[in-house]
Amino acid sequence: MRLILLFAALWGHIYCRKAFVGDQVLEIIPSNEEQIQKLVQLEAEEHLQLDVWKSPTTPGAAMHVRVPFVSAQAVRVFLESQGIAYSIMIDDVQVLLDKEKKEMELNRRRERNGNFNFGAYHTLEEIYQEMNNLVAEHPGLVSQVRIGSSFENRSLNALKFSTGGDKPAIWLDAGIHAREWVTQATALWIANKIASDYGSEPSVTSILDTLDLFLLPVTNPDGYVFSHTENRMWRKTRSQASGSFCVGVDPNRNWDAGFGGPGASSSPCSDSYHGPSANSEVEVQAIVEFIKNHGKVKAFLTLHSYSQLLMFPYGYKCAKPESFDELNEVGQKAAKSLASLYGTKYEVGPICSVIYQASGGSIDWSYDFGIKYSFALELRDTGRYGFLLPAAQILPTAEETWLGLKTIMEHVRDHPY
Ligand code: CPM
Ligand code: ZN
Repeated sequence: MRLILLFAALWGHIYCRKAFVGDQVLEIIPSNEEQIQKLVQLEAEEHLQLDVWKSPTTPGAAMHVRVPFVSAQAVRVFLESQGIAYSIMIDDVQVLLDKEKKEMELNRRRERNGNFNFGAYHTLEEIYQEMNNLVAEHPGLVSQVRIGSSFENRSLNALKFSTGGDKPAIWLDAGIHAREWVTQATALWIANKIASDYGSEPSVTSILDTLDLFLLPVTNPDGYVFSHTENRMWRKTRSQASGSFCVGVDPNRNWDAGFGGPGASSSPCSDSYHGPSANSEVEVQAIVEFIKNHGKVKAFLTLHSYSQLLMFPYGYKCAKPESFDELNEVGQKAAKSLASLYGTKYEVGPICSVIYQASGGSIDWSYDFGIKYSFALELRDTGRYGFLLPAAQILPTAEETWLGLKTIMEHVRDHPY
């Protein structure tokens, strides 16, 4: 009997090892430039396998990093020897993941005899099913456009909201980074909200009487599936680089906007690997082709998490865009309406000043392509849970985000160009 238990334990240890048991997420606050340099060096220590959730930028601003259990001691010793202040943000990542998984299973059982629960996280299959339902329930307004397929051959399905004709359009995507689960969930909630509000809510009605809307809830389906089945912390695509064992490209470093410049990595193993060339990722290519072919896209909006930021170009350089004043004004207005619901505070500004210099990002490409209203939102939270935002926060996040987005869309509607 004991022997059997021993074997079972060993088997479990070898084959079913939970990947994040005992991993901590640390909040680290460097107090000067020298400490920032030390943290950058720490980040570069590949053997520590650190997963940087938020990069260090300026003295006093937090860095968030997931530290694998086996590296905890080394990292603590390093930080203490350098006198760098830190605290524990998440004590055991696996505890949150187990909770998340349990909630999903419970919800799945509940949904069997009811409606889709927008306040829960879902698999890709469930999301695609709900998109089909939305189209079936609102055939006069919502249709589906397959804009391409992913590296692993999954459909890239966009929802088209149109009251007829070929109007100028708004583009909205979510989930370009796989692990930012609240974004795919928010996009789907918004799709449902728009479909049910058209014809009764004056603002949505007038927006869609003037503009078409294309909404891509899962921009990176391969990564999303992988984040459910193999590694909850997966961010990139799942493309195979030649000449490396590492998989995936950061699809938000892969656009043809300062490609390969500062704030992207040329190492295929990095989470911010820009890829072998601009548009190497078929997921990026599909959107670029769609936008170019459409020819009348007037706003390009993209959802990320986390940090509560509303950003506009540029990221690949730190120069002000020509439309700075207007974009800043629209951004402030949107942040204000977003905050009006639950008081959630967003910081507004160009990517380079609000977060960091980052090349190859989608909204820099769309802006330089001529789409003036290009914005990226980083949804909740500011770090308590980071990418592991509890499902209980999906609905409030989606509701407030929609208020912000609607304000941007109203501005686009009222400022044709
Ligand atoms: C932050 C996100 C990124 O690094 C910031 C960003 C947005 C950069 C738009 C450039 C353009 O891709 S995060 N990875 N979503 C937390
Ligand atoms: Zn992101």
